[in-house]
Amino acid sequence: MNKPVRQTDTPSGTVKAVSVADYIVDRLAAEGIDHCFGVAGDYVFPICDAVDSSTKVKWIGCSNELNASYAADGYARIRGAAMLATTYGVGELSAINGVMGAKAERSLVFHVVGMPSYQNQRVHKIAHHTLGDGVFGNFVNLSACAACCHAVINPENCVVEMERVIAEARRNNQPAYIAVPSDYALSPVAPADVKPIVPRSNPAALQKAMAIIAERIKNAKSVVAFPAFTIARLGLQKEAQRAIEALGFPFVTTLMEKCLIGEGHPQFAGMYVGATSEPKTRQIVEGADLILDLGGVNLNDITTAAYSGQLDLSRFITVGLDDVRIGDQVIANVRLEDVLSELAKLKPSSAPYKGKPQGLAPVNGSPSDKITMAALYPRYAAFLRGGDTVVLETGSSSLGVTPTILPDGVRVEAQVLWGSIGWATPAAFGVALADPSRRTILITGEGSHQLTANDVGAMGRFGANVIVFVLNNSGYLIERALEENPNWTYNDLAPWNYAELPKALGCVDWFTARVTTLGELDEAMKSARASKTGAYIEIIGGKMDMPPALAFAHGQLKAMYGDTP
Ligand SMILES: Cc1ncc(C[n+]2csc(CCOP(=O)(O)OP(=O)(O)O)c2C)c(N)n1
Ligand SMILES: [Mg+2]
Repeated sequence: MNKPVRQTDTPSGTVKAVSVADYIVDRLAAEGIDHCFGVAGDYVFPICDAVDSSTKVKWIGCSNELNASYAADGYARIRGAAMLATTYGVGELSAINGVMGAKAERSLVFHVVGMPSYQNQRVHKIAHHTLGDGVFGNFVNLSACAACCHAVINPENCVVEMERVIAEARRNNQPAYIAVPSDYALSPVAPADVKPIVPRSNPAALQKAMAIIAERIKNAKSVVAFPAFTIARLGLQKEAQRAIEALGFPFVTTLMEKCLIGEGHPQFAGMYVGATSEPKTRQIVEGADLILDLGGVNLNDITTAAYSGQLDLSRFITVGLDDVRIGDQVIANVRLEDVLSELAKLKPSSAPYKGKPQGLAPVNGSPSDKITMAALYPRYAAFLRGGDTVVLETGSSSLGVTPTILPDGVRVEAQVLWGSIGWATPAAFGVALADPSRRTILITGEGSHQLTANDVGAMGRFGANVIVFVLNNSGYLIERALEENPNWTYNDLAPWNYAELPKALGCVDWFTARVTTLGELDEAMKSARASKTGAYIEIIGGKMDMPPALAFAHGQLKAMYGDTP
């Protein structure tokens, strides 16, 4: 909650007004944020200083701004919001991919950028980190595009603008961009009597939406619930589960909601991936009279396996973060959390759906065998346990893990829609800092890892005890599989000694291993689990050995991309 702007007592007894920078940091801390990811720079020094001297927010220096933005995204997915601080131009532009990804995947990152001073802007000084043209608005619009709202802060507008952007970012659960000229950052904030704006449903709109939803449910012969990834972003997993249990309908997930509600839940009817779904799951979804979309599922080419399957959008009721859509009718000002709690009050019209929970796949292979994908993915499922948060990288690994049933209590984070490789390594770092009570497991391919591996050093430095699995299959396997010619040189990589990275990057006492056989992998998994610090396992896989979902795609290239004209 916001606090009134106050005067601070200094040790000398004089009274000092709160600076803009201190106010911003304090106000973001009140949003539940206690870490700030970023890279320092002179224009952003006042913000860095405010964080470093804050008792509430800790500075988490990353190797570069792209990593910092991914880490902030990971943190925000767990905590509900994150803070990212970068410097003008060079810093903020490096962060844009990650912040834009957070926008696409609805993760709330407050991106605070230090700008050149107002005084220098006013007289159009030629300054570093600019195009040398005396123009200072060149980058604001670029960074603002990666956010759902933005503000250029000055001492007079600071209190009001912070409330506006916080409320708007919360309403959409997307990033906010906050730019602060460096001299203004040090100026005293002008007090303003503003209360935090908490997004709430309009009671009449909520009632109207619920009446329509209840009527549609009553008249439907079959209903399936689709809890969307936004439920996890807003921390509403329990509320969604309560609603689904009260209604008794089967529920399915897409790749973006893997393990959102435990896969052992009796109402779980499988993962919907278009025509590649299990036939029973496909029938439940595509044959349903009513599809209750809770949060706005994202039916993109990945989640629908290249738009395969047949989903009739007219049978959807979509409960968005802030509205309900039934066909062409939109009821605005209705919050997802309120619809979930109203749904939980409805009575089921028939006995709850009871699916046959699928067990974990059996672990196979002998200790001396080379590590195949057929043996690797069941081993991940056997290794994972409730209380683990798995961060999955785009690539063959995510196509191997997502179809594998995982134990209840495992949480999965992946960037399925934006799909920017390199995301998972820093995101795992952010996830681990956001909730040290859970064990964070990173599963990545080595090609993706090469983009952002330097922040394994930050994991060691800040005591983020991640267990890292790096699949080393001599290149970009997913790309080899999606092309007629698997041997284009652009899918090859510099052959790093991955298992040596933690040591080189300063991780003290980490367990590390490079494994080529199943026996070595099993031993390494045991040691990693027992490790009190981080752990890093490089798994040597075959250059063209792919999980079944990727092998399937490999056999469907013409269907996926069309024949050559
Ligand atoms: C930033 C970015 N650059 C390029 C791509 C294209 N891309 C998608 S997957 C991939 C290769 C992943 O290789 P690796 O991490 O080694 O996983 P593998 O499939 O080999 O297991 C590439 C280059 C992307 N998605 N994002
Ligand atoms: Mg690879």
